[in-house]
Amino acid sequence: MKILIIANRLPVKIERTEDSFVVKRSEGGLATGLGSLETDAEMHWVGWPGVHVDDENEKQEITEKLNELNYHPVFLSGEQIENYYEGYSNSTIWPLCHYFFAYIQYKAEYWEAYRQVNTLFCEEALPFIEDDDIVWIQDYQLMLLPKKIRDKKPKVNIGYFHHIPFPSYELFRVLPEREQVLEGLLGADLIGFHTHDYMRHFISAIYRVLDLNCNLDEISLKDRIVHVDAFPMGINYEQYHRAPSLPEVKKISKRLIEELGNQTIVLSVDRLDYSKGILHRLNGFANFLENHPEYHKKVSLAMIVVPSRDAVDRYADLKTRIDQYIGKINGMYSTLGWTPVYYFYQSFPFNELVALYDIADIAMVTPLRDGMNLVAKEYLATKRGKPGVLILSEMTGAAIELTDAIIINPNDTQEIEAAILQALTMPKKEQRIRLNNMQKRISTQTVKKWANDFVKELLYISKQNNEIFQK
Ligand code: GDG
Repeated sequence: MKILIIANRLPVKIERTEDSFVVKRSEGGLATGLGSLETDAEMHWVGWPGVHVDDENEKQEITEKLNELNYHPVFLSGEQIENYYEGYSNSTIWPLCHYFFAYIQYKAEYWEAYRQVNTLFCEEALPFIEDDDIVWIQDYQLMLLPKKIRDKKPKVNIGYFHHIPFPSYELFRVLPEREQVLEGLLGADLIGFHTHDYMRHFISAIYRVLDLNCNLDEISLKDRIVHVDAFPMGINYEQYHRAPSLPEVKKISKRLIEELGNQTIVLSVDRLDYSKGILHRLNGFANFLENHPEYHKKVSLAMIVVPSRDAVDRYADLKTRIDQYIGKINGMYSTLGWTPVYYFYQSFPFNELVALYDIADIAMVTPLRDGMNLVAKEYLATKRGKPGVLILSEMTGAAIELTDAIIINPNDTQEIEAAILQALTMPKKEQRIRLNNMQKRISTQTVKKWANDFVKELLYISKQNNEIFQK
């Protein structure tokens, strides 16, 4: 038995040198979680390597290097990246699932490319799949893939995990391809979501769009029963909890504290995305500065925005609006020795990121919608001696678990302002109690547990299906 992970991106970074390529593993949360699976099974990955290559010799060279790591690349053309990835995935499904109704783009060429690329992933993966393997498909870019694989390999164990929200039926129904997308997903034995709410929305869509027989967590098909369950994704808690005591991280934290002096730091970290509520957060912070001059020169917001999808117009526009808004706030309130918003439009190496978590007194995680949000969990895990306060949007999957955070509605900028004040004045003892409660939760509900729970349940369900339907 092998485990085959199929995701839009392989967990690698490929750098072009003068006459060759260097392949580096990039250990994101998903790769770490799957790497810690308690199994002897060989692990393979199928996915786009993240570089655009046309030359066949170059493709061959990259493939050989990746194969050494059990990674199997799916090469995409420029047009496929534009229409499948930036198009259907990020301009149709992403806004749909994050309740940005007016941002959804409906284009025939997007759908065509999405179908084509899902078929391509299937063709590339099939040679590696045997009947007793586990195939675990990740996320919204590959929703047609479970059925495509099932059609060719009826006995194989197929799981699918949806990393973003699944919207309510009333929104999902607007999608012209709603039937094909749901049928695509039903090729899986087990479909996982971060929360029970997303799960409920999905089942309701199945019932209303496909008129299938279902209950709270099962959908009955002619040849199989598809199970649906909630698996809240966690982080590698120990890695984040230990990080602040690493000498390299300590050095960075010390330097940051020296540079920042006695200021209280409010930190925010997100990919550039309209779903993350960055402008609303800035609005809340600007209101706070306006109404609380007593905190001028004492509090700064350190805002990290990691470049993402900037080839999509919406994202480029958002970037301009963030730049302008921060310019306006800093222009209005800065003094020679104080900058209200430190703005970084860049990605930081792990050690610097955890040093920022470590020194931050408050973290503001205020997405308008977010499937889970791992930044909130990472911030909490990093806290050791010195406590910290988390301000968290109720629209994140994480809010269901992190109930000791200051929970806010991100659309209410007055509430954000009040939350900042509450965080700044919260007694240390209360901070510690809330932090302990949340650390207890995230130190047990780790990414390793998430991956193990999913695979265990998938194997159980596939076995049941094979027994009941005598495959
Ligand atoms: C999707 C869903 C769901 C960020 N900046 C830097 C950096 N990061 C890392 C964080 C964190 C990850 O990126 C971001 O994860 P999130 O969960 O916050 O958000 P998405 O990227 O939108 O992820 C989300 C997730 O999938 C998992 O299912 O939670 O809801 O949208 O790990 O640490 N890492 C480094 N430098 C940075 O500057 N090294």
